[in-house]
This record gives sequence, C-alpha cells and structure tokens, in this order.
Amino acid sequence: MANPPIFLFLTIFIATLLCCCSSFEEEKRTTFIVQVNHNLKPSLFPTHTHWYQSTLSSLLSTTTTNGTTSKHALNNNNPVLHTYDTVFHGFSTRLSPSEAKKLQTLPHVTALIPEQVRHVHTTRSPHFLGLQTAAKTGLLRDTDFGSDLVIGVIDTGIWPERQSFNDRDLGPVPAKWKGRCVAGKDFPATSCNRKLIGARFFSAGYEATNGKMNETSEYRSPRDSDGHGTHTASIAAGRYVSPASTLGYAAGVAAGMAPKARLAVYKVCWTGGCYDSDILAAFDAAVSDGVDVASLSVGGVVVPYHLDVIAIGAYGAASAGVFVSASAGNGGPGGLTVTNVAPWVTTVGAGTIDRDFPAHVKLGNGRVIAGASLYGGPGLVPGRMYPVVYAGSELSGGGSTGGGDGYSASLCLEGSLDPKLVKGKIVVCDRGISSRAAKGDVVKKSGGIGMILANGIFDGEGLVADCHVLPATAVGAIGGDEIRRYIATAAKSNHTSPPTATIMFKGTRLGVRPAPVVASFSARGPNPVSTEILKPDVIAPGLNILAAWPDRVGPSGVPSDKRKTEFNILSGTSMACPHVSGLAALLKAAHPDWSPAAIRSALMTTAYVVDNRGHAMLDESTGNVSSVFDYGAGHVHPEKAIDPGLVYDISDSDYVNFLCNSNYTTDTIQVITRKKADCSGAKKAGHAGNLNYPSMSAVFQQYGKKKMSTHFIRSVTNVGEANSVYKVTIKPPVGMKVTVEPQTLSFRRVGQKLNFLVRVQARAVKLSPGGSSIKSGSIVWSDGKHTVTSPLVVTMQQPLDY
Ligand SMILES: *[C@@H]1O[C@H](CO)[C@@H](O)[C@H](O)[C@H]1NC(C)=O
Ligand SMILES: *[C@@H]1O[C@H](CO)[C@@H](O)[C@H](O)[C@H]1NC(C)=O
Ligand SMILES: *[C@@H]1O[C@H](CO)[C@@H](O)[C@H](O)[C@H]1NC(C)=O
Ligand SMILES: *[C@@H]1O[C@H](CO)[C@@H](O)[C@H](O)[C@H]1NC(C)=O
Ligand SMILES: CC(=O)N[C@H]1CO[C@H](CO)[C@@H](O)[C@@H]1O
Repeated sequence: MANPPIFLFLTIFIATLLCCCSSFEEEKRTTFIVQVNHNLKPSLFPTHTHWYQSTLSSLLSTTTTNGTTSKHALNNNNPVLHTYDTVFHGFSTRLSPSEAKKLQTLPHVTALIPEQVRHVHTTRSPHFLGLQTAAKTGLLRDTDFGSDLVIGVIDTGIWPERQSFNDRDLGPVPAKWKGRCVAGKDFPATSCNRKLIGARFFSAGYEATNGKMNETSEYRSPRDSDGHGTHTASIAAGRYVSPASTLGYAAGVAAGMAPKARLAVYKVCWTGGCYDSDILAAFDAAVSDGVDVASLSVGGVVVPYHLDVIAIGAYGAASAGVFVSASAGNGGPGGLTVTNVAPWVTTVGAGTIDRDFPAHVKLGNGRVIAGASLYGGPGLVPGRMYPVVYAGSELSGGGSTGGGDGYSASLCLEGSLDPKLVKGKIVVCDRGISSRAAKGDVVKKSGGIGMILANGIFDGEGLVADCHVLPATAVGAIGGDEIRRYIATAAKSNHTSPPTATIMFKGTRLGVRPAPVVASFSARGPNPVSTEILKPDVIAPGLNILAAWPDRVGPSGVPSDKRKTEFNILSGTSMACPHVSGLAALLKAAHPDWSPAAIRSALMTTAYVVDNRGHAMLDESTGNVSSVFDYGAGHVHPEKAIDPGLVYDISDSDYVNFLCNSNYTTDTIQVITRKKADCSGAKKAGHAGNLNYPSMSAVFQQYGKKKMSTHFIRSVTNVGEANSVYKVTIKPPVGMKVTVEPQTLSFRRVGQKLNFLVRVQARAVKLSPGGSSIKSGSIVWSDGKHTVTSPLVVTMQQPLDY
C-alpha cells in the first residue's frame, strides 16, 4: 500500500528540486540503528561504510520509481551517521517508515532499532553529582592502584584544565591504549595529557534530528559546555585537590575513587539530549580504544534489551571484558522506576553520605523547619524576620510581568510571579520537576529576597541542596505543608501580624547520622524487564557530591549565574554511578583476571544494608526502613570488595541462556550478542532465575495454589585462599521455607567452582486482585573470614483476573 503523505512529500521535493533538505522530509524521517550481517559484504566495496552507503542509495531507487533526482535526494538526506564495527555491526541513518520497511527486507539487514533520546541522570537544576574526600575508603590513598586502568566516561565531555585532571607523577600512557585525543572547538589535541588520555565527540545523531548545533552555545569538541561530564569524570578518577570546596561548602580534599586511573571521555550528550546512534558509536570507540571500565550516567525509557542501545553496547563491552556501570535513574521513590537494567550492566542507585548542608527555616510563630542549601552569597540579616508569601495562592495573575496561572506561579516558573506581591519577601515555591535553582532566579528577578523550595507529597522528605542565586533553602513535604498552612492562617486571621520567616544557614555539617540513607530520587525496583534480576544492584554516594566543574557554567546551572567555581556539588544517580566505575577500576587493578561479572559480584556480596547507627538503612523519602528494591545488595563497601572470598561469575553463554529462558528469540538474541544463539540447551537448564547472579529474585503468581516453590542454581568461584570451607546461613523471607544444598562448600584450590541449589517454598497469602506482597531474606556463605551475602527477594502476586 502506498503511503500518501510520503508520496506527497516526495512529489513536492522533486517538484522543487532544491538541493537543501526539505523540512517536510525531515519530519518524516527518524533515526534508526541498523544491524547488518557484516560477513556478507561484497568484496567490491573497499569498506563497510561504502557498502552501507550503497545499500541506502539502492534502497532509494527502489523506493521511488520517479527518476534520478530522488536518488540524489536520498544520498543527501540518508547519510550514514555512524558505522559500528566493535560492539555492534552496522550503521545508523535516518529513514521514513516505508524506507525502514524496505530496508528490513534486505537479506543482509538483521535488525532495525528505532533511536531513543536519553538524558543525564542528575536531579537537574544545578545538576548534582559528586565525588567525595578520602575518608570513605583506604583505597583512596594515592597508591598506584588504578594507574594502568582506563575509565571511559560517556557523557557531556570534559573541562580538561581542572586540577582534578592533572597528570603530575603519572607514568606513561598504558601501552595497550589505542584511543585518540580528537581536537575541536576550544579543544586542541594538547588538551589531553597522561591523565586524560583520550577524548572524542559524537554528534551526527544529535544533529541529524536537531539540525546543526549552535556553536555559540555548545562546543563542537570534547569540551564540556554543561558540567555533568566534568563532574562524573572527576568522581570516577579525579586527582587529589586541596583545598577544594564549593562557595565555601564541603571544604576539604577532593578526590575521585581511582585517583591514578586514566580517563577517556566520549562526549555524546548535547543541549538536546544524548542520542542512541551517538551513544552506540561511543561504546564502539571505547571498546576498540581499550577502556577497562565504561561509565554511563545516562538513561531513558526502559525497553526490551534487543531494542535498547545501551544494553546492546554494554553487552559488546562486557563480552570484551569491559566493566559497564550505569546510573539507575532518578525516577524514585516510586517502584518499577529503575533503568539500565540489563544483567550485564552494573546498575547503581544513590545514597546519602554523612555530610549535609543545613539551612533551616524559622517561622514567625517560632517554629523551626529543617532545610538544606548551598547558597553561598550574603545572607539575610541575622535575627530579622521577613514577610513570607506562598507563590501558589496569592501571587498568580495580576501584575505587570505576571499573567501566569496559579499552577505555574506555585512552581515559580518564568514570568509567573507578580513583582508587586513578591518584592522584599521570602517566597515559598513548590518543588515540582522543573529546575530548582531556576526558580530562585525567577524569585530574584521578581524582587524577592529569599526562597523556600517546598516539597509536595510526591517529593516526600528528600532534600537536595543547591547553589542558589539568592538566599534559599529546600524543605520536605511535611515541613512544606506546615509553612503553607502557617502562611494561609496568619494571612487570613490577622492583618496586624502578617506571616514572617527567615532562613538560618548553618554551613557544612559532618558526621551526620543516620547515613547512608537511600536518596529519595533514586530509582527503585522491581526490574521492569526481567523480574528474575534484582535491580538496582548496589547504591553508592549520590547526594550532594563535590566534584570538578567547568568555568563556563555557574554552580547553580542558571544562565544568569556568572560565578566560577573549580568544584560544584550535585546530586543524582549520575553521581553514584562513577563512584562504582572508579571502584571497579581499582578492583580490576588488584585482580586483572576478574571478569566484569566477578567485579560486580565482589561489590554486591560485600555491600552493607545498615547505617552508621547500626540500624537498617532508611529511605529518605519516607523515613521508613528501605528494602532490597531500593538498594539491591546494599551500599558498596570498597575495602571488603577487594577480598570477597567467593564470586558469582557469568560467561557469555550464561547470558545467552538467560535470554533464551527470558523468551527472547534466536533473532532478537543475535541483535544483542552478534551470534546465532542455540537455545536448545538453555530451556532444559530451567528458568531465567538460574542466571548465576549474586542476588536471587522470584515471583509467584497465586492462581489459587496453596503452595508454590522454585529453585535457583548457583555456582561460586573461590577467589580467596586454598583449602577454605564455607558454611551457609539462611535468613528466609518471613513465612517462607528456604533450603540450600549442600550446606558446606569445601574448596581445595583457588579458582575452583562449586555449585549449590536454593529451594524456596511459599504459602499463598491473602491478597486482593492485582495485589502483591514482597518479602526478602538472604543466603550468606562464610568461612569465618569472608562473608558472602546474596539478597533473596520473593514477590507474591495475585493476578488481576483471578
Ligand atoms: C546560539 O546561542 C546563542 C547563545 O546562547 C544565542 O544567543 C543565539 O541566539 C543562538 N543562535 C541560534 C541560531 O539559535
Ligand atoms: C492579631 O495580632 C495581635 C497582635 O499580635 C493580637 O493582639 C490579636 O489578638 C490577633 N488577633 C487575632 C484574631 O488573632
Ligand atoms: C512508614 O511506616 C509506617 C509504620 O510502619 C507506615 O504506617 C507507613 O505507611 C509507612 N510509610 C510509607 C510511605 O510506606
Ligand atoms: C516464557 O514462556 C513460557 C511459556 O509461555 C512461560 O511459561 C514463561 O513464564 C516465560 N518466561 C519468561 C521469563 O517470560
Ligand atoms: C510509478 C510512479 O509513481 N510514477 C509516476 C512518476 O511521475 C509521473 C509524473 O509525475 C507520474 O505520472 C507517474 O505515475
């Protein structure tokens, strides 16, 4: 069937015969990543790129029957954006739906993946992320650990002049390194050194969708015009810098997790986001350049693995021995929000550290409400109370520059506040999802003297401290309600004593208890793609993290903010992920023979789930005890991860069996693994839960059954000492029976593998249709010296239709 709109477009195009691209055509085409059986390349093409371009040209001539002009048009408009040949075989290009259909019928084309746009995982505004000082781990001491390891950071680029990236006392670039320092706008090749050993940028996918980038507002080079990539790179591998602080906050020594590891940056995130075709090109380059670890603080919508370019790129990397850590996302505290969930990726959520930045609100009625802020300018006059107004009730509409509706006023969006009502006052704004620091900018421009950013019910009690441009602080939902109520009643009941408030900035507080606490925004399980795989895997510091920052961007991230800071404090799972990337580099330096799965296993089985009071770790959003769906195996514990005793290793064929047992077809598996899969053995081996993962997750559907049971087969490798005997301790989920066979594992030698079987039996529980009950426990192996802990989570579900 002909597709009328496309035909119409082609007609217009041919009629006008303009050489520049028609905007009609641009609207029709979207970017696809095309997988090709690269062995079928006819020898007459000198390179795969020639072959791919020719494939596209011939596609055009069969798509239209109307002459050479359209062929010309296609060559102009369907360029090959990127050619992939390391973690993936194929190319990316822009196609209309009918062109895509045509392309799919070609014998050498094995898959077409529609492009997704991703975004960085900071909790936006000022983006957050961080790096912390040496206190957290002895591994941070400037040993030679990590000095021959290369961490690839796929992000917004880098500001190479930062002290965090100096190469003092570093040895020569590792001999295995094959990467390059690609020069570009304000980024000469001399920007690289023995610390920053590689830098590339990928923008073809971004520009194919958005048109040519604005080179005034962003750099066509690896230089970072955003700050996020500079921040994440220095968290993973920043050098020791002292003194370091942001506007005087968090003063001390700044250092990344692996201060001597080398950095290679792959810039894929631009003003308009991070495009899949560019991300895959970055994975391709990073693996062929020779990185040891790939760090990706970026995510998008969760889709099956064969349609997920991050999952595909990460698989190619992992099977080449590259450890891939990715941020879990900031969609918390709701369930099913975790992203980057493929079992070959280490998925990292965010926790707090024992440092905060209190800035409390004092109300006219004497009440004090806890808040947090990184405001660094002149404060409010001590002891003085200021009039306070809530932006949501009285301030909308009206005024000269006002005219906003009540909703955008409550959020203090641009143009929504009436300066007449705001002038000289502290303004209470609802947090919402828009940039927090930008609200402060709006209040300031409207003449406000301060801001209280109040959480709503969806934000819970999680506080993020920001480098505001005026005296401002953030308060939780409960405190926020109290302030809004106080203003409403005081304003109504008594005109002679209007509502007043002030903000008391307390600087940096250390030794905060409890910590860690799961950050409110940290994305949570269960895993939306594979219920058998518990995600996130671990949490790491991700709230109010200090790390390097470009000169180009003020610490608030607001365009009008002209302050320059060597460091900035950001929050997000974006900041948690590079902590794990740096730790993985240290572990690989200590154990060069460990696979990515073994490194992850070491991080997971040694993670902890108690805070610095010795109590169960809490959830910042509720103040209640957190669960395995919030933190996975727990908070990383680097000192223990270096010597885990046992590891749960995973090979490529284990992943293939997992995909087979997850009902992926041999065709969809091939998109991920680039090989024909044989699923005949896998089906016999049982179910997807048998992937040799360091955590165990079972889901029981209660179709009227009284009792349900399942099992997990696991294999552990001895990486401790010869002749060690491990005994199991079972902590069954409440109300369930769990057995482990055998209960003792006796290893004679290092490297030896032994299997065990875990059986889980559960009784049906009372649930309403669609309801579920989640219980967790653990399986712990110990030889007296090492403790190897695996979380075990069981979900009972009452089907909707039962
Ligand atoms: C490019 O960016 C600059 C700085 O942000 C801006 O002033 C200018 O209008 C932009 N140009 C275009 C064509 O958008
Ligand atoms: C209003 O405030 C004045 C002074 O604080 C106080 O004397 C008076 O009782 C208040 N009136 C009401 C209705 O609260
Ligand atoms: C927190 O725990 C309390 C007490 O167990 C419970 O009543 C409340 O519902 C919990 N809050 C949330 C948001 O889960
Ligand atoms: C795969 O399909 C089988 C048969 O339909 C089903 O029993 C099983 O639960 C599926 N497994 C997964 C992981 O979806
Ligand atoms: C097959 C086809 O669509 N051919 C068209 C090419 O253009 C001429 C003139 O516009 C049409 O008459 C043909 O039908």
